[in-house]
Amino acid sequence: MRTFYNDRHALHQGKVEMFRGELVPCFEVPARADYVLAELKQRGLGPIQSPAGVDAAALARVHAPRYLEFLAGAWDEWIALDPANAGRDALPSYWPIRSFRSDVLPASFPARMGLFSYDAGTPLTAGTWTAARAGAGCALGAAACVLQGERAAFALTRPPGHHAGADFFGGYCFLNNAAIAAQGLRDAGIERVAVLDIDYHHGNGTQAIFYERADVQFTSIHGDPHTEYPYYLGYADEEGAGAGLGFNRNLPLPRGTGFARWREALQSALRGIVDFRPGALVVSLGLDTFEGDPIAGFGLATPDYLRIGEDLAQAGVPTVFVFEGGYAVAEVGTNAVNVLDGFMRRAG
Ligand code: OKP
Ligand code: ZN
Repeated sequence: MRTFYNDRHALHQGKVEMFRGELVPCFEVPARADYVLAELKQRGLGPIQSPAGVDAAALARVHAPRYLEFLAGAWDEWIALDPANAGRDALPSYWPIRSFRSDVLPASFPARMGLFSYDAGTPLTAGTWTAARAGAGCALGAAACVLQGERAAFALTRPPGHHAGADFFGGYCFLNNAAIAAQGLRDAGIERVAVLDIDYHHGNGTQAIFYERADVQFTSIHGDPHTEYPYYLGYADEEGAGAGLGFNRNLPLPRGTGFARWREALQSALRGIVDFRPGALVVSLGLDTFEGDPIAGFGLATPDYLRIGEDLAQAGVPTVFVFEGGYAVAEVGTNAVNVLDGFMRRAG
């Protein structure tokens, strides 16, 4: 399997995130991708390349123009507030919750930070825009690879993407790489694209982007939002709206769920995906379902990831894997590559 590796990922390097009234060191660190890259090389999974750039028009197929403009200029605006900000991450402090206006674009940069975000755990840094764009380029590269007839391809990038909506960042995500890949596949002529999100956290951004569409089916297996981030979306009764009714499927599972029950949810998800008869599948590949993950609550073990890869291959659909979460840094490489390896062994 070919990998599209974001060689700019380390330009996005948050220092701190807000957690329980304190600024704590970021969980989403560059070493995560380094471990996956090292494991790919060690196990000889396939060629590794880094795309030269990204087509700005492809980003605008998923994200709002005013959001992309904001991201492009955000770091310079942050520095303009105070030159000392060069040594600090930008974090939002104000949000336009119900009763406030979101149509007005305030002149204030901190006000726009809040307009375009939904949590205080997602630092924007000097290299965030560069890293995120290169990552979207990897997702599009992997999609193009599958369009050319490859059985599967892998976009190895950070920051992750599945929490980012059309016009907001959050959950460590800025550009929705999986959605950009899915839309890229649609624009290349694939009539129906399925997205399967197996990160521990519900892919609220991806769901929202495709919620009213019948051409991109979204399925997610994740920690029950009653107790797990992102809390405000990801419930089982969210089935899509308008033309998209019936094309969104959430399979929330309680904190503490182990592999046997998780795998039953995967089998159920895959039956729904096969019934949709997609021309391509995009997998939001989070590894924070791992028993040792410091911020999540499922109990999957390292060998289970081989089984996941095998199960995914049995759907028989050309597949784009996009790297999302997974914060047990030393194990994330083995777990990620186990999925890809299991997939290729079963796909033959
Ligand atoms: C991103 B992805 C930890 C709190 C959790 C946000 C989690 C974002 C997960 N102190 N904050 O889905 O892996
Ligand atoms: Zn996650």
